[in-house]
Amino acid sequence: MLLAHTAAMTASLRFVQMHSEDSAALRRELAHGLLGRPATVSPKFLYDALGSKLFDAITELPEYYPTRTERAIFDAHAPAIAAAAGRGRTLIDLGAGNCAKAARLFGVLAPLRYVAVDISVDYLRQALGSLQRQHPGIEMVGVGTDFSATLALPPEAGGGERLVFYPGSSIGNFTPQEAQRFLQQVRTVGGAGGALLIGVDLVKPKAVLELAYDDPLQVTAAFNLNLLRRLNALLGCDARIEDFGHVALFNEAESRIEMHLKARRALSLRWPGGERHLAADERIHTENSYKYSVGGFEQLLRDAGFARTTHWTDERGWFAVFLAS
Ligand code: AVI
Repeated sequence: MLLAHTAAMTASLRFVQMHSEDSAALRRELAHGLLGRPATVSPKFLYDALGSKLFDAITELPEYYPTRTERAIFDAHAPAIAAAAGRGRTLIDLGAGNCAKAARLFGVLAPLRYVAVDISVDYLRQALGSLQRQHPGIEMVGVGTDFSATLALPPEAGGGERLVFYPGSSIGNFTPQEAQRFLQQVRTVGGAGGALLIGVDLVKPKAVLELAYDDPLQVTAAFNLNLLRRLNALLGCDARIEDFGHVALFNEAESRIEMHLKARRALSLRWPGGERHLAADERIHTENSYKYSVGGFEQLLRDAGFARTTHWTDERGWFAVFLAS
């Protein structure tokens, strides 16, 4: 998996790209998913340049409550969270993106080192460049790696007491089994004395959930349909966006929002070396977003080996921030 490993240094800002995309492997993964019953496409393909912008737009929607609810929890409880998490640690930000969520906590957490991790260092360069100018006292490292597969950090991430930061309820996009495995890896990466600060979306009325994932402005629909452009670009597929509709539903038995792309008519998707027929109304499953109870997530943390947990929530009990060590 370690195909390239490059480090460049400017003052105390460094970048490490741990792997480069293997396009043949991505094509195999996409074809395998499309040929499955039901057809699936991994949600990791949602985030190309346009998909990431559409996701940013989703976080601005009045119906998409998670981002602003999590922010309100951090704003309301920052001193208590910092007191429990400890100041002066190495802050490891998983899925850092524009680094804004972690940067809001720099004042209270006072990290000695900030390690921003995302799929590609190219996403991190601009944000870390300006953050470094604003916080010259904090050593910063940008790491490019697909941590959804395996979480491992390069030596440049440094030692010291580590606080792993995983906000936004991205943990919900793993199945509970995958989430447990991922949390075990977080524990390993955190090391002795390490801690995890994580945002988790909670179960709430179905109507609220479904509106958050099927907004009237259809931004989430565009985010989901953009996957068809990815299929065409990466696999050489012939999908037509107008042939599909966006479906988001809350599966109560599994406690998860599911996103699907539904064929508006019987059609075949063709790509070099493969073909998948879809009946009218047949769906491609594109994302799960699991919603937890506080007790259910505490249990998941315990099962992953975390002994101590604390959490903070909003007044409605819609979202929770957990600290686990
Ligand atoms: C990134 N992740 C936590 C989002 C979620 O809510 O599951 C992705 C998303 N999918 C549709 N809207 C937002």
